[in-house]
Amino acid sequence: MNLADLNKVALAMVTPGQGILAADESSGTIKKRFDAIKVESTEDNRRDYRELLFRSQEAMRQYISGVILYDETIWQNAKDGTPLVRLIEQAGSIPGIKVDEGTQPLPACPGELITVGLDKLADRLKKYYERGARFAKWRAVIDIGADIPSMTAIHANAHALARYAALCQAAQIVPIVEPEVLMDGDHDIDRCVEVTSRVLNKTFQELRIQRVALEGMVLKPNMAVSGKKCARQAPVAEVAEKTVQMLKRCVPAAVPGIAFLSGGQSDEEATAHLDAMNRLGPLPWRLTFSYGRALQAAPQKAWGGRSENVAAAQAAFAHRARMNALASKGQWESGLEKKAA
Ligand code: 5MM
Repeated sequence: MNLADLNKVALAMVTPGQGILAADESSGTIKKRFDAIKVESTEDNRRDYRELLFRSQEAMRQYISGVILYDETIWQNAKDGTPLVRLIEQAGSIPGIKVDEGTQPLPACPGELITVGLDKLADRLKKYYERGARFAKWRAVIDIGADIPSMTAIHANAHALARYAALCQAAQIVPIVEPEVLMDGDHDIDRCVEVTSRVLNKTFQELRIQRVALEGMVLKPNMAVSGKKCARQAPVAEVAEKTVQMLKRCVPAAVPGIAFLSGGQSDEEATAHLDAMNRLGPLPWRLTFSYGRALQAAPQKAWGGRSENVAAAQAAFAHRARMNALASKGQWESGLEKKAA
């Protein structure tokens, strides 16, 4: 492992004024997204949609440091035969790959999940590196309920995340470590902080045990937010303060950057939260975005599967990317949203 090079890539992924596009929807998830805009989820439509995003020059060149791809996409070519990975590289952005293989029920833990995909991961990483991937992503899913999460689920998922991260670094690939505590449910923000802190602490303990170099990774956590069904929704300032305090307590300063998931927040909420956190600096690590839905909902709606809407979809993508890029520097203003509308 060349740690200096891993660190260089990790820092580039969290360049101030840039962030990561999570375009790694698995087949089931992209079908759900396409159903919502009444587009059939065929291989060609998935290719056309992703090509539209990666050819969006303003967004990709200025605001997107890296793109997380799904296995199908990393091997796909654009309509003119150019590999989609090359489009990303040509825009000066870094290609990355989701390498987990989804979740399965965790035995003896009703309602809880374990992320799978470690078998043969070393072989797969080698092929992805040859294709151009310089970082990877693995997502663990932790749900909050009356009697969950169990320590078993937190431990098993942290162990898998650390195994994955160690394998990535051995293959000269920067691991994005994503332990996601879901925001479904009626819990309040303090319960989210309590559970997320336990998850982060266990994750970093496992990363240490498995000798993962913190300088060569990026953390992708959830923010501290109220559950979607909680009667009291914490305001932006409280989300920012509690998230930053929680991260300061749990995330070592050797980690170069933290790139949040949006997790079901509205587009503007996800931007406002990131912006408010960056205004609380100086911080020990760079804070940016690695959004899926909060970057793609607008372009998907604008596109609707029609080639005549490609320019409008690219403009919608560029707008959200620019808003989040400003938030990554604490320079976003809500007035900018209205102006664009
Ligand atoms: C884009 O969605 C990703 C893939 O999800 P599935 O494996 O369930 O298809 C997801 O992992 C994503 O990278 C992150 O959760 C961030 O996405 P959001 O939409 O939460 O910002």
